[in-house]
Amino acid sequence: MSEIDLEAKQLEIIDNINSANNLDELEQTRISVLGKKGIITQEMKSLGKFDGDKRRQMGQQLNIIKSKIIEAINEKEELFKQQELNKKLASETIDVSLPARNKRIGKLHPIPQTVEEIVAIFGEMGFLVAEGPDVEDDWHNFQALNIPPSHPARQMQDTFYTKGIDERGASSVLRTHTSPVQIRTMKNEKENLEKGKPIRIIAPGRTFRCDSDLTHTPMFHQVEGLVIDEQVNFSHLKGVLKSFVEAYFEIDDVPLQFRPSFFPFTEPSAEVDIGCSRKDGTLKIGAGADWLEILGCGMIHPNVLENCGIDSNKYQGFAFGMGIERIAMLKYGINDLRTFFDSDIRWLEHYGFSSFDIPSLVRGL
Ligand code: 2NM
Repeated sequence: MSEIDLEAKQLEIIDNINSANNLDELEQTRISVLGKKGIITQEMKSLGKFDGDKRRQMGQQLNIIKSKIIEAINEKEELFKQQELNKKLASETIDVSLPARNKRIGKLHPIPQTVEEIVAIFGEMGFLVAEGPDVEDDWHNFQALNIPPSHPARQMQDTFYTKGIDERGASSVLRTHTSPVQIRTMKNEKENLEKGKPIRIIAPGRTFRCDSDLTHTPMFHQVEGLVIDEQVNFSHLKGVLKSFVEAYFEIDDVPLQFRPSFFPFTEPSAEVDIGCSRKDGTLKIGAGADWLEILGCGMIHPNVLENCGIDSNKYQGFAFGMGIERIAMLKYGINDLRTFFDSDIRWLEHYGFSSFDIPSLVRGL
């Protein structure tokens, strides 16, 4: 080929390269130009037929053409690769607005689910949630609650004592109920109470007793409630508890029975039963001839109010307490208390709740 022909050939090849539609076509062009039998390779081989200056000049021109062709191929190849990548990226975009996959996230344990339900119900009635430490001192857990040193609830077999000693020289304990949270709240809210702001709180949380059998676990959960104001009486307590039980069990009109009882921290005290039927061994809550105990309550003992610096001649209050495991078992048909703490993933799969369903009275519990 002459120099003129080579010039034309180069333009034609570059044109071919640029009009390739994909990597395959580009590779075909590359082989036909630079492969063993390719045009440029052949031309290189035939340089021998020229002599001297001519050979050198043709050689140089061929080398220049060759590198221009390689450059064009590389550029085109880069373009195809970029296009391919863009296509791949476009096909792999993630829509972050899609809902998450429930299954992979696991389930909410019945205890926090029940706590959330209780919080939603009392929240609607104007109660705030209060919290306190799991490790308490003797005063908050017992003395302030009018529990004398000789009281059976204090005995070694019921209370977990720690090695720590408080400022009064008494051993610290793992709280045996959430009542110390109510004591702390009364002490802290006393000034606000005197400014006319009533106390309305619930205290859900862990509690500990040295007891373990079919119906007792050393750690369990309680929720206690407390209302203090001027002119609070037992009928307010009954109304609040009736509203709670009806909302929690989702029953319109529930029969309640208040049985006289005794707690050191309330006077009068009562245990509350809910109407039920036990036909053929199946428990039905909300109606029937039988009664089922679900909580304890009473009017706060004047000694407890005075221990917290609240004038018992001016203020009254009521309190109540219930076991969370117990009311969760009743609502969700769980029949063995100890399964709550087995960490069995199949149990959780069966009895657990979607982490996305937040209980509310409007949307449902
Ligand atoms: C119960 C039953 C009756 C109660 C009393 C108090 C406090 F601190 F205000 F005195 N907190 N919780 C109480 C009263 C708890 O649980 C069965």
